[in-house]
Amino acid sequence: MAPQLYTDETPDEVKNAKGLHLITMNTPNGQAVQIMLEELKAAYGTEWTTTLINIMTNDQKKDWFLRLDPNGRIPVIVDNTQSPPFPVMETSAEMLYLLKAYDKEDKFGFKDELERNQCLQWTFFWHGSGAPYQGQVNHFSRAAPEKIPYAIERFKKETLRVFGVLEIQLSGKYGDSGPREYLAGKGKGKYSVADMKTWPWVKGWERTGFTKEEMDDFPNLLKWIDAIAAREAVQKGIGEAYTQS
Ligand SMILES: N[C@@H](CCC(=O)N[C@@H](CS)C(=O)NCC(=O)O)C(=O)O
Repeated sequence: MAPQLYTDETPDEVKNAKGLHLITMNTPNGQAVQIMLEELKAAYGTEWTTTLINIMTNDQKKDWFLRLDPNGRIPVIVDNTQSPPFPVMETSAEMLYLLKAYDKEDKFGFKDELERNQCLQWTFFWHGSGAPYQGQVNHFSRAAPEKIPYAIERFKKETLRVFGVLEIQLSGKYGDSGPREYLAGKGKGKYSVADMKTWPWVKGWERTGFTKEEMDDFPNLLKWIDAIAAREAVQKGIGEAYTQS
């Protein structure tokens, strides 16, 4: 017998969802997928429903959630238009799933294979080399019961290093088209999944504990943060609709 995706414990709004359903919380990882959905809505009228959970109460470790995402972390999407419904875990995989299924004109991706690959490079870079380190700075400086200066310093240093990698790319230092506007794409680049994945983390530099002086080393990164913040869909993707009362 096929394992059941939904059980009696699954919240009604999750198991009764008919189309695309997002389970999230308004954290940087949640925001990456929230922004992508809001961009798709603005561009194509894409529709979905949302369940907000509170990771502080460990809903994401319950059996009903683990059936959708064995990793027990938000965000997760379930595509109920597939039979059986298809769950997707891991922000970047979710965004690439949405790109393929809903971005028919490649507005947030690329038709050209090399540009498409460049978009994957920067998406994976942040997924594997950015988010985990900045997340550890947040953990060791705010959540850890004991303040361990070595851990805080180690992860701060690595996060600043990866900010420097983004700065190299955005500055166009090793390219021939001058400073870039976005991480992936020819010339000055094009706003894509790579930016949506990275921005929700990097924009929180102050909250992570970096100073203005430290960020002065990354002028192109700061410009990029502001340019993306100015997008209406981005503000919606981090806004009220995702804030728990
Ligand atoms: N690699 C995962 C990371 C997801 C993740 O760490 N989510 C955090 C919130 S930003 C979470 O659910 N934390 C709760 C927990 O660890 O139990 C992804 O990209 O989706």
